[in-house]
Amino acid sequence: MENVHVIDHPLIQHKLTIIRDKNTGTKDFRDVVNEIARLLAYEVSRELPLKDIEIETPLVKTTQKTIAGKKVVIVPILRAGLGMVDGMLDLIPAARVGHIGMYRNEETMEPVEYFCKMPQGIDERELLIVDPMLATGGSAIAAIDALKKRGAKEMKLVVLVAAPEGIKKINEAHPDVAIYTAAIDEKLNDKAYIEPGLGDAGDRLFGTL
Ligand code: U5P
Repeated sequence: MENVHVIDHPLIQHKLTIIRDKNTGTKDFRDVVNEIARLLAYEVSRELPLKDIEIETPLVKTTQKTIAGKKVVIVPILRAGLGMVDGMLDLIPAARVGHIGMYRNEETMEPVEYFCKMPQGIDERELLIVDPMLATGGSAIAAIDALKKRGAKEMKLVVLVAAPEGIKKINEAHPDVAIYTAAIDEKLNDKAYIEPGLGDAGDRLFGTL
């Protein structure tokens, strides 16, 4: 069975259509990517562990729930992943942010890490790796490899649009890493773009088309 969760809430589907539309400009694209990221963060944090604490209401002493343990790290894959960070921080404001940058070596076509700055103790934290698009899966696999090498144990991959090819690759390479996506699209084209997709997420976010 595939380790993938499709979060297809009507609000998310509506917002995805807006960012897929080529007539949506940079400002709206950026705003709506963050709105979707916020809604995804709600689902992704569903399994955060709780613990009991004692408080007093204006009436009585009572034992209630509070979020326990595992501190969350949001890890954008540079640069398109940056577009999802603010939206996720809205819901998980205490999260740390670790950055990881990958570029593609034009000769080998292999992703190469060029930047990685993580908070202390990633071995004891839950990492939410974010990139709007899971296409071939090359960058996500390289990022997960790099983070595991640094001791990370618990990770989720959070994307807006995934290609079936990328999901398969992640499931094979890292079956322990659950994928959360707003949509699974039809296919990759021969340039490794997702179709129907939304184009190059980094270019649309930062207006570098
Ligand atoms: N990418 C897009 N749009 C696509 C396909 C890929 O923006 O239709 C971007 C992803 O955001 C990722 C990079 O950062 O290209 C490489 O994706 P991958 O093939 O390594 O999964």
